[in-house]
Amino acid sequence: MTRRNFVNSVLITSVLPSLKKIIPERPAPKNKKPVVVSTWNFGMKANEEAWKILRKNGRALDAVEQGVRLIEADPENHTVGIGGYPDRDGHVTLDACIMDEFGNAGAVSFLQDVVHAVSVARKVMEKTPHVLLSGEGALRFALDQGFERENLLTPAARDAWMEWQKTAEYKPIINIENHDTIGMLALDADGNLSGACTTSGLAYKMHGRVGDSPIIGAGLFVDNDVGAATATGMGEAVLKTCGTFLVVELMRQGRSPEEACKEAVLRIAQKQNYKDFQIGFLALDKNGNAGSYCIHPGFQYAYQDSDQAVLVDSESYVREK
Ligand code: SD4
Repeated sequence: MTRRNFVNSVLITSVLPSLKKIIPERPAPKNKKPVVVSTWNFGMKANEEAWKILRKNGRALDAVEQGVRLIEADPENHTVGIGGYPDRDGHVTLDACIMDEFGNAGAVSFLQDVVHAVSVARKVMEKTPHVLLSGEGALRFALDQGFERENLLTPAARDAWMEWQKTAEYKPIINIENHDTIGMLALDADGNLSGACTTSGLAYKMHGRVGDSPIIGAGLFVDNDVGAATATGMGEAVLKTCGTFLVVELMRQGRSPEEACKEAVLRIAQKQNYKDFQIGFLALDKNGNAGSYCIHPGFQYAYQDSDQAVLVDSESYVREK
């Protein structure tokens, strides 16, 4: 994180009244652990949840799962879990994945009727020989594992979908400003990294569309020897560049988290028409250094360690709105 990021950091008190301690002008701590980072401003409360585990020297894997579950359970949020905007046929379909310090991974895509997609993904990782279960099979597996079936389409999301149907213009919107997929990365007291990513995907997407978020190496990648990365934004662009795998490989070659995220953004921006979509990459290295980069101004990430909890404005490829 640069000094400028910190100067721009939004005081947590405006987001989370319970946490008062803010040191926005202090340089980013180096070699810090434990530490947790996550995408967008809802990451502040997700980090706080993850921190309950990390501060007791808990495992990063448990921290990231519990952290993002908080957002999945929030019906007010329209991009993750219950309350997510549906696809164009009115179905809320979830994508999620999780990855641990051993390189194990689990994921679900096109999952319906179960709130905690990230926990189903963890079960896929731990209880099956597979990495990714999708659709009806993922649902059946979740129910077999004891997850409850629930209607994820809230009245508010249903109303928004009905409104959208008046024009039904097929132009999946990526929110450039705020509130989107949650990707979370944590380094625990033992120095182990894990990550999780969960989303309801693009609002009013084609039925069956799956984005980058459940795809290992696209929406999330963790290599415990090097670092971890997660992505938010237009999944198709991230998929086509194996975005988070690229970020981690660049860190392996010596780039800082921010430099690695920037290079991954450049690969997209230089080859694709980025004007109408946002991409944000967030990375955490093995030493607890965090960094991010995005295409358009507006992407923020939440950072928490033992000293501070801050929301950081990401550097962007496009400088002005
Ligand atoms: C997707 N990457 O489904 C997700 C959506 C997202 O910011 O992150 N939006 O493509």
